[in-house]
Amino acid sequence: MQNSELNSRRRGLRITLSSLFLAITAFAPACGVGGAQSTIWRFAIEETSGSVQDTYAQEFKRRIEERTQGAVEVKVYPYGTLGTSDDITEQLRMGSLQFAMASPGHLGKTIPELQVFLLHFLLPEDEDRLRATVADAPLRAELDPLFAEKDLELLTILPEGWMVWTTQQPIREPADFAGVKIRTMTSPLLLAAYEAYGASPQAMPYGEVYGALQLNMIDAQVNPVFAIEEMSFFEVTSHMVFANHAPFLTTLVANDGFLSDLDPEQRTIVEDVVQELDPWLFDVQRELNDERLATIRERKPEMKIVRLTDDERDAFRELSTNVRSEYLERTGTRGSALLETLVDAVARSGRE
Ligand code: 6CS
Repeated sequence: MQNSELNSRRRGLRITLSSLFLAITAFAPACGVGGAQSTIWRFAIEETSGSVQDTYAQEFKRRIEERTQGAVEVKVYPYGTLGTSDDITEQLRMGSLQFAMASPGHLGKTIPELQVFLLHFLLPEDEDRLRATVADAPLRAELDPLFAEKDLELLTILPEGWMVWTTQQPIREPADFAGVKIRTMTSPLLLAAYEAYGASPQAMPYGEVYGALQLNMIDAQVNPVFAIEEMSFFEVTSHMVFANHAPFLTTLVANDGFLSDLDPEQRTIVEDVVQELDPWLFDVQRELNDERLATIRERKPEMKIVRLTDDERDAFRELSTNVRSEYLERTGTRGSALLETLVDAVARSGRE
């Protein structure tokens, strides 16, 4: 049997087993305060313990459990326990999970229009404007039906820091990307984004990146600073290149059947907690990214930090505009309407 076929069978078996486990235990009550039974809400994240998503999920758990006074227990499943990002999304859609983090970098395969958030040089660098853009009401209203079609409900959009290229050589102009095998998340538009710069992008799951860098199967990857530290990508690359081309965004999603069946009091608790955690998480991710950069500098003083100038960024910006056409070709009128709304949201964020 071919290796790829074997791997795909193993992966199928792993998803089936973890889904089976979740399905069997989904409605199992747990013991709450004073011995009363509590309902379990399962929340899967795409990152490991100590990450931005984990910090969010732990605080979500703390607030939900406190406000439901023992009626609900939130179980957090870190990356790796239930499979890849795609596996998690599938389990959420099936209803064996109630909540999950799903970033457009992977979820864009299921909801192609969501790849609008992967376009480079589109979202504002200014923190307040970025916050306002992702919370923009017309934008959220346009996203809701796209999620609903896939049995999902979008609860919020969370920025986790700006994407940084880690490479084996400095990248200052698109020509430096020639022949560079850079790993991207699995949404297809990301391949187009790096092909436009002349690189040789390869999509792969998060959990395979460190090994692929170590074995020289790829030369580079792209992620926010906290992830570069936490997943040890800095150990197997020599340069960190800050182009500020795009922030890493994730979406907090729920199974829509679960949310609509929720009793109104518990639904209000969920909505309140989500709303409160938006500004909280923004500060958390900034601090985590700053701290982790200091850790990388300390643990690897020889790591070269490259910050592109505005002129250098312009060369990438120019090439990235072709990728917008590719996005429009792939997503048609719905994608075009969403891009227009996002561009308007960015403009509105500058007027507030
Ligand atoms: O690169 C990835 O695939 C992942 N990066 C982050 C920072 N979070 C989750 C995502 O799957």
